Amino acid sequence: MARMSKIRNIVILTGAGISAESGVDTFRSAGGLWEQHRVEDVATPEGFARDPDLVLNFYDARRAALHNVEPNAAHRALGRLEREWDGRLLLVTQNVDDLHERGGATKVLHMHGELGSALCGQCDSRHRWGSSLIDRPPCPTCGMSALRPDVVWFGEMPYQMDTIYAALGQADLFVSIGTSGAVYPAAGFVQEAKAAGAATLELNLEPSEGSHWFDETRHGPAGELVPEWVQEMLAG
Ligand code: BV8
Repeated sequence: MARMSKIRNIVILTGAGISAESGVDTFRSAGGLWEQHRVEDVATPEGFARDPDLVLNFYDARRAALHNVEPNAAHRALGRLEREWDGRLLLVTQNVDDLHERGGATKVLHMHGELGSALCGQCDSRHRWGSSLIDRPPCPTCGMSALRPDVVWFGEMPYQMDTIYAALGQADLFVSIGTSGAVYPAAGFVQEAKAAGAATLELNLEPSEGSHWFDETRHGPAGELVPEWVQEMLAG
């Protein structure tokens, strides 16, 4: 790993693996979300057009389940890093859960959206949303019953890609935590960071599809690896 002293700008990417120890289903694991539902049916605009009830129920259930889970040591450690790191830090997550924020992080970029937000398909307004959408509640702005989960489905453009690419271009260190590296453009960030001269570190339960791109990989549960790594960074 590049000498700590030289590291100022950090970009962190997290995936479902960081929330696994909190009891949030991952996608590709045995019994994971993609075993329970066909991606095409629940996470594409075409699936939503074909069977909106199936999709709204899928996300209503995941939104309601957030009340039964708590942030874990990995989420809390990243909250601490945000508070105590005196360089630049961008925390990008593919997760639609709110455990990073409940773990103390205040500046989280949800590139694939959030369960806690509803998007109006009519007027494009966004609204913090804690309840269900299956009963087609009216949009608080335009009144139309056109609200959908504010998540990025396959084939849709992820959020704030310019902000992410700009930070990757300035990064001294890129760290990937709890992601299989199977979904793009997120899976390509390690190459973007390397091209900008950043050091790269993977913290994951097992080797991901992109492990070979990383300078260093540490394999184990995020709840152990992340607090250890944060302590190293802050100990300098
Ligand atoms: C787009 C929101 C145009 C909804 C999600 C290039 C090549 C090939 C295909 C493509 C390509 N470019 C685009 C595509 C198409 C597609 C894609 O990537 N398809 C794949 C399947 C091949 N991408 C898109 O459609 C994207 N849009 O490309 O728009 C564009 C192009 C360029 C630039 C801009 C725009 C949109 C994709 C977003 C879809 N929405 N989520 C919802 O959540 O329901 S994706 C969803 O699945 C997640 O957000 C996440 O991204 C992905 C799941 O991956 P992970 O989070 O990594 O979870 P997974 O279960 O797979 O792995 C968990 C890992 O954790 C494992 O490695 C495991 O070992 C580890 N783990 C488990 N427990 C622990 C642990 N690690 C540590 N500790 C533990 N305890």
